[in-house]
Amino acid sequence: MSGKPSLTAAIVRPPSVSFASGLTTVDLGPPDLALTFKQHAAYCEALQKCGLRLIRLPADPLYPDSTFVEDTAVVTSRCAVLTRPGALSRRGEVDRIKETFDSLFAKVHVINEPGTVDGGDICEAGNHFIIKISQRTNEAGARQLTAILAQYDYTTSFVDVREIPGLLHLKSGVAYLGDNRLVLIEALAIEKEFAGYDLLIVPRDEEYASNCVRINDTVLIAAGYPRFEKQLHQLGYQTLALDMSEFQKMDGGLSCLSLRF
Ligand code: CIR
Repeated sequence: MSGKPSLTAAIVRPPSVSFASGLTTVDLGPPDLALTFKQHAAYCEALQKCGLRLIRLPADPLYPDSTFVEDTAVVTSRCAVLTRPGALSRRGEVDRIKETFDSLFAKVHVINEPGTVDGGDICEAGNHFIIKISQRTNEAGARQLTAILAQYDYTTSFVDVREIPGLLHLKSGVAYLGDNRLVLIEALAIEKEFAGYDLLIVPRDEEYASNCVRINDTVLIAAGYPRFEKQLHQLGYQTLALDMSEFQKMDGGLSCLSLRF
């Protein structure tokens, strides 16, 4: 398994005491805070086990969703872009991460009004980026991001699948594993933007597991999805399963909890 460039670092922000007042569309009950902290700590440990150096931001109770750092930026091996999240309650999160970005990257691009982009809607697949036009990411934002990425020889394509229920972000149903392989929920398999990839379709009753993350030689997956895990093993991937129950209650998944580069 060699298709992904090696990742060396990740930005993470622990959940805060206000975590339960974040946005959610699911009805799984309120998160248990103590368990949330524990699951986040296990997540950080897993990233380190995969060889990543962690850049730890402080918990930020002003922004209940701020542990989902992925939405505030798009970071690639060639460039860094701060986004402009589509949800008003999350927009200020970008200011709270800006200083860290300025210290890490020589040049930091931004998405400007009227554009909105949530990092969770952006799926990097080699030199190409698939962008979901969603309730959070609008066309103006997608076009701005396309222009920035083009400066670094990346291409983009847009997919508008707002009609699929329960798919908050693109990466709620898609993950790129490298080697031209995309993990996908079945409802997305008919979209032409995904033709040309080797598709690994997640079993219908395990769709939450589609939000998995390849980090170097390991694929991080949510615990409790044995059929998907078996599919990955059959393809030769090594997996590390993490309990994500409390983040799932707030519409979050594995990719949302870090910015990896
Ligand atoms: C939100 O609705 O924005 C958060 N509660 C969940 C964000 C999950 N992020 C992601 O999928 N990238």
